[in-house]
Amino acid sequence: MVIDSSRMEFPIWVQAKQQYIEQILDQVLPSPDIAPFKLHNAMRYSAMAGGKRVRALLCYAAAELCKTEPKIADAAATAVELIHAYSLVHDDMPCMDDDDLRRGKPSCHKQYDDATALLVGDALQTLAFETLSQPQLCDQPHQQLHMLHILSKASGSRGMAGGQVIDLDSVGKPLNQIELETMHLLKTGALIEAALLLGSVGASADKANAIQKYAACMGLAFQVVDDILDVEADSTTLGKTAGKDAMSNKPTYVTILGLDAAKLHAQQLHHEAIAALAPFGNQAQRLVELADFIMQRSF
Ligand code: GRG
Repeated sequence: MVIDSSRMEFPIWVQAKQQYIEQILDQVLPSPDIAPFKLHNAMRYSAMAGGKRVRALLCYAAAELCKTEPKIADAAATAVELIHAYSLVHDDMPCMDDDDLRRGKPSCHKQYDDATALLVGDALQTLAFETLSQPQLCDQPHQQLHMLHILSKASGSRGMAGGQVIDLDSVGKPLNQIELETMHLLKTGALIEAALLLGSVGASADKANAIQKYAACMGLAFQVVDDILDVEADSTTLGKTAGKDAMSNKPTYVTILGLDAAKLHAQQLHHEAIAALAPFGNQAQRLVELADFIMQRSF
């Protein structure tokens, strides 16, 4: 029997999709019993069992809205979560943010070693593209190429990696709000946008446009909330080191705007994101619920 997940209550839907993406990752990641054992174990250590799977949830919500084929949505959600996992592994390394804790566990280079963490990131990234480029995935080759283009651009120097380099260079510098926004649109926003665009691949131009507006607002809102949590939450709840931004002398929405104005800014972005979904009416309810989920998250 095929279950229509679009009719589920939101918390049930989130749990079902989170469990489902764990299962798919389990199938896609090479078995820990296959050589090279250390690399395969470390890839699983970093990509599985942990994480809210927000990017996969956004991808699935967009796919439900745009009636994207399930196998395409699965490949897209998996690829985006693999890219995200790779970025966290590299971000935690001593040459970048140098963090010992991730998803409540020792970060990959702490559990293994620096060389393994570097290779885990590389291998997770290539596995993402292997997943999205499977020859049998799409009937329409141009659509599959379009998807590969979306993910490549979002991950590279005009997306996440570009944002990361601005982030590393900005330590101790007094960025203004526009510079901070540019950095986060690339570092955090690009992959969130890719998740939504991949989920809605094949949608008409006006639908894709509305989803892109929602994505841009929620990508930034996600980061503003992250900056607020870094100040207000503790390490156990976050599963990563709290207060890291201040410790590293990094510009954040909280340091630039102040805590109250940062909260207000997050609410404005949330409001704009919901407004962008107006053309869909009630059909975009899942994306509305996900926007609320991102705003209310505690880790
Ligand atoms: C190494 C190329 C490269 C890029 C790294 C995304 C990123 C760039 C670094 C992550 C550092 C960080 C904490 C960014 C803030 C926003 C963010 C991406 C938080 C982590 O994402 P969540 O909360 O994590 O979705 P989970 O663990 O739930 O998947």
